Amino acid sequence: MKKSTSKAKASVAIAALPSTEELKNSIIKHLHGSLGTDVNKASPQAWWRATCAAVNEYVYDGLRNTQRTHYLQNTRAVHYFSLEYLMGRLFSNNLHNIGVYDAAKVALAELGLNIADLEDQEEDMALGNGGLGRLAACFIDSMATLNFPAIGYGIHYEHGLFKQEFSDGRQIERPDSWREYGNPWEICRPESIQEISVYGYVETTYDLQGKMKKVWHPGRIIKGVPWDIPVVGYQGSSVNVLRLWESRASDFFNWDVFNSGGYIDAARQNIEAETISKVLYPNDETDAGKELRLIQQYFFCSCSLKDIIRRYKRANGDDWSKFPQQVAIQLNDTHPAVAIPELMRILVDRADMGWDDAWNICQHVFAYTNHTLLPEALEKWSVRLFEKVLPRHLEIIYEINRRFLVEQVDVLWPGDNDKKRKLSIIEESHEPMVRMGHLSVVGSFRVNGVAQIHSELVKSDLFPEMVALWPDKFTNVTNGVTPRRWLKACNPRLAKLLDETIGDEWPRDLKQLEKFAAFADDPAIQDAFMAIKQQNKADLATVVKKLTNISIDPHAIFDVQIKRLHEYKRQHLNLLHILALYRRILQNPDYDMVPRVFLFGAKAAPGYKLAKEIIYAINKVAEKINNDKRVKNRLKVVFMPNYRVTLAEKMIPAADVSEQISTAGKEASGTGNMKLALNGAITVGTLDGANIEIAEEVGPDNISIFGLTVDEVKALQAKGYHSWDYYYQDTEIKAILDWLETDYFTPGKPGELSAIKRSLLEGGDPYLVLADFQSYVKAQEKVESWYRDQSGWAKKAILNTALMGKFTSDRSIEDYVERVWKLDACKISQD
Ligand code: NTF
Repeated sequence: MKKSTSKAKASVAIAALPSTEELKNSIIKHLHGSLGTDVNKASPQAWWRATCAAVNEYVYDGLRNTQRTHYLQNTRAVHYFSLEYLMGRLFSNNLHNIGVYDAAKVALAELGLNIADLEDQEEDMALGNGGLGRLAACFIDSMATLNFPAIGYGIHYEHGLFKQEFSDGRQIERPDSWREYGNPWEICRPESIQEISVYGYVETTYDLQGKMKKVWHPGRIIKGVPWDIPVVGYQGSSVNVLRLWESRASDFFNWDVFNSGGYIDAARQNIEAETISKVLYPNDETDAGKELRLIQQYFFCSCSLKDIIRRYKRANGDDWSKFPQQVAIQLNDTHPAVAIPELMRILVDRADMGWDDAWNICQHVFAYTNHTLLPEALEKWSVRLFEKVLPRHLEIIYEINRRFLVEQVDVLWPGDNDKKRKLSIIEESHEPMVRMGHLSVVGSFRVNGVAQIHSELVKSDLFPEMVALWPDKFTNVTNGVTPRRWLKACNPRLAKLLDETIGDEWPRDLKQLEKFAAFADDPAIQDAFMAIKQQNKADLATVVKKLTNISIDPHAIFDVQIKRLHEYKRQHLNLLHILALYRRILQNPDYDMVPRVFLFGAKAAPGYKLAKEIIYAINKVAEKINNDKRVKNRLKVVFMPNYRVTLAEKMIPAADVSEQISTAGKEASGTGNMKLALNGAITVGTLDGANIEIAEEVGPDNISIFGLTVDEVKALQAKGYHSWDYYYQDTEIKAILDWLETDYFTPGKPGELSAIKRSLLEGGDPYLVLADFQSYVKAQEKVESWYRDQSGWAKKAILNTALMGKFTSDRSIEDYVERVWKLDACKISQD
């Protein structure tokens, strides 16, 4: 095979790409020189590591070129602060983005290896819970692809999101140790270690002029060690960095204890310091409220700010005036909001800046993205805890709040104490709390939601007074997903068909997909498209068999709901529909339906009882249905264990139907909805989050919308919603819920599945499952009737793929650049 590219390409971080032959030689060189093994005895692990090392030669070239160019041009950069990055695997992603996937595949084949087997050697980098963390991963891919100077900052968790197993249908959590044997993509940078402080007390002192000065005497000092993960832009445009901090005991601190004879104490404090980056909190959409979580947040924000300031000073000296010109910091939800008082502390206490100047800088640096309206997810820290962990920061927050209430709130609403109470950063309850959302809005120059409707609700329902104070602060940036991972890499068959019909520019310009719409009626393209879906389904059927031992028919409709398990996402609505179909089959043995396989993937937060009961119920119903001969394969139900990015990459290309069925107003955006539609699945969905925008793009003939709208939900709840009415008035609902209480699905153990019924009736059905049930059933019938016409279905599926161009994360990033960050792209030059 010839060299893929031999000449250096201008304005691309990675210059010369290897030929197949060069790759082969490099892999063997690393097998010998880095792994210390040989071709005749190397394990698949060793081959995988050797290949990563070979690839890294090019990655590091790009990294060097990118960092040098940014330094020489002293570029303005965005710093993405996120407690979560749900990266998945990097092997095939990096190969694709560099542009050597095909060459590597051939090189490995010539060495007698299958690239897919090597891919399977890699553990998922699961440093996130769900949508918020995966969004951060898509965004850093897009920022590198579009040549924006950007750094992702986060925590180098030793244990990512737990692994899920099922034991008799119940979720069991097992620790994830993704880097137990090291991770070939990361580089430790001890030269950039930072030290941060926690606990202690604040002393008020006065200098010779009588000026008051606050001095924080910390109780504990912790070291932050940075690990850099190179982020390779598509076609090697830029190679940015994801910098993740690992906590260690500070040498400085431990020497003290050690010298005074406290060896055991020193060791104990070592362990405590290292606990900070030990494990990712597994809660999605709930506030953990735990001391360690606050310390995690502060730890990574403080390390990252110091890192930013070090870099800024290297280029600009001690003059702070250009700081807001050079630095934008995006807060991914309120999790990193403590960065606001931390920057104030650094400026006021350490750099001796006046309050007004310091505040002016802060307000030009921070921007905040809200990702949820759920009250239980809106972070609040008790003042008591804050005072214990970060006593100086609490004082600073009080001062930010005092000025905000006096200079802003009282000016617009003079003497209005209700307004002050509502807007105060400190909630005055019997246990006073710091409201991190309020702090984020007050301290940022821009606030955005993640889909049009969500951004409207952020303004109208969450922060209406803040909008009155600062109407221009609020904006929208609709989420997106990277088409490199979520189409090109995960669905190579469809990617090839697209390349052949519309050219290969779509991965970096997703609007090009529109050209594919012209083929929606073309019988040859319809056949090709459906054949690809069929092959993807057959592949998934093999995976399902291997993981669950359940046989599924690739000719059935593959109906997929993949997302965290949460009541508002309504996996139990899906379950009720399955039960309705099952019941119809039992009542009418000849019930005519297109065979359907319902596939679920979802983890429940370990402490979320009802979510776990829903998993259990789905597994028990699945067991019964899958083994009931009377069903005659019309129905199958599969709950895939350990749903994660890598499994998503296998399920999404094989989906026919995409379940996006949250209660309207609850799902801020959703991003799985975009990935599924992009791969040609038809959405059954509510008018919620980005579903609304997807419906606008694909048109009403190509999506099956059902259920109450946001306004109807509000109206129903205002007038009083009585789920019992639906139970008594709808015989199907009543029969299904009563069925769940019997021992039909759990022989000998009646009542085992009653949690769902209880929450829907006694619990008041907070997410209006019963109110939307019949409308959902109809939307499903519509989809089924569409599927009976295969050519019509092919057309709809093609149009879904073709009309999803808006939802590339490249577009989201361009929106952030225009509406928030005001960055210039920076073309990278080579050594
Ligand atoms: C999630 N929020 C939302 O629930 C999703 O709708 C959205 O697509 C993603 O964020 C990304 O914006 C969260 O995970 C959190 F943490 F904010 F609750």
